Amino acid sequence: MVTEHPRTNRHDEIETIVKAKDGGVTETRDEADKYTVVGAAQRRTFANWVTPIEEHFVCHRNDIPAIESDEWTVTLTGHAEEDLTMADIKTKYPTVAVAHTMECAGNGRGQHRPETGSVQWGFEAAATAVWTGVPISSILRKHSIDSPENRWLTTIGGDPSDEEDVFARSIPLTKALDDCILAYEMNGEPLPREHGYPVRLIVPGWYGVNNVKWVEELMITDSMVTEGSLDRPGEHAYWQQVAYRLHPKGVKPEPLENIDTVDTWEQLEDAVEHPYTFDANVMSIIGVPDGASPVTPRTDGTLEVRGVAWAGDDAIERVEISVDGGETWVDAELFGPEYAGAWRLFRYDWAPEAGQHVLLSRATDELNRRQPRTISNPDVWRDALERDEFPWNEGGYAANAVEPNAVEITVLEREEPTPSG
Ligand SMILES: Nc1nc2c(c(=O)[nH]1)N[C@H]1C(S)=C(S)[C@@H](COP(=O)(O)O)O[C@H]1N2
Ligand SMILES: [Mo]
Repeated sequence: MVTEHPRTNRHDEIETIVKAKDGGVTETRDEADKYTVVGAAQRRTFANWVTPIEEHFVCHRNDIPAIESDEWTVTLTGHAEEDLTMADIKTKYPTVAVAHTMECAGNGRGQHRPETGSVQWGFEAAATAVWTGVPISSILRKHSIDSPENRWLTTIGGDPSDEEDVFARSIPLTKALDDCILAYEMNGEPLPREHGYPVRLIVPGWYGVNNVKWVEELMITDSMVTEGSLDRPGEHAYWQQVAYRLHPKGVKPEPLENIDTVDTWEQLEDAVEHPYTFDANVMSIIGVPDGASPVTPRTDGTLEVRGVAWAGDDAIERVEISVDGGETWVDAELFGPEYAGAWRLFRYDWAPEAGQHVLLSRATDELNRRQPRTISNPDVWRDALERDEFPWNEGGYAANAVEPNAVEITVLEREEPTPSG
């Protein structure tokens, strides 16, 4: 793979993606020429269950590899050996479709004060799509791999790297066998190049980084990927052990081979000193009203507040709405499709007074974990959650605070029709 002018390529690439994203694009960033990111969602995107491809954010580190689907193989290594062609993947195994809410672990990074480095996402790096492909379990069962104890699936991307690091991510084999798929379609269309063509891993409900695009190798291992654990050149463990872990300022997380608790929130509570970003933390976003322009209540005087809430592997139990900037809270109604790993819709019929209002949403998951009010100061770490704050962390990962996602709206007076007769 030759990329002679990585920067030029990166800018061309962003332009091409942006063209396909047709008007929904709110921002593109290319900080330090490291990431291609397109945040295609506007707040209104979060009023609907399925996100159209044009509104689904894009995030990756290297240039998109130019892959010929006919020649592409996914190699199975570790405790099993097989070269899977795309034809094998599409015809030899069962086909399933799964709904998955993908959130970049860096979503909400721009809400950290002081600022952390890298892409300053607001809330636009979250989306739900229906992904079609083959269950990892059916591939591995053919190789008699069905005992997941203390094993990991390490997935390696085929993207060329300018710094010789391999894009490798490990997830526990229990999760891989439970509901993960190798996907080749997104919302019923062939996988777009920027989303991983011809095939990517989908890890329902887990942060974006685990969902490796352009998959070239699936490796069954006895530990997470660590430096030197792969049989290839370059840096192996940057994306697993260094980046995408939560830690206070100036701390270098210790690489670990195994952990007992993978749930991100449980790690954060105290199970793992410097948590890995695995399943998504409980989170919600109001989609409408979106604050873009003043709104007028319906004829009955009410206004619908609608949005989405998700909690990774865990179900959403409750969503509360505040229409007064967090002073008082009322329960919203949960409705619509209910799929593990995908967000849930919520709504609330509100009878507003004319004027300015600050709207907030606050979700609680089935394990009774609730979105914290705000993001802490950098000098607070473990204690943050007890103070109803999310711990400020140097990478700006996994933030799910309520107040930074507030929407300010102006409600207009309803003009009553003049009585006649
Ligand atoms: N091979 C590869 N896979 C990757 C990445 C990458 O840089 N290389 N980026 C990850 C990150 S950080 C995110 S948030 C998701 C984004 O997926 P999307 O672009 O389809 O939304 O892809 C993940 N998969
Ligand atoms: Mo990401």
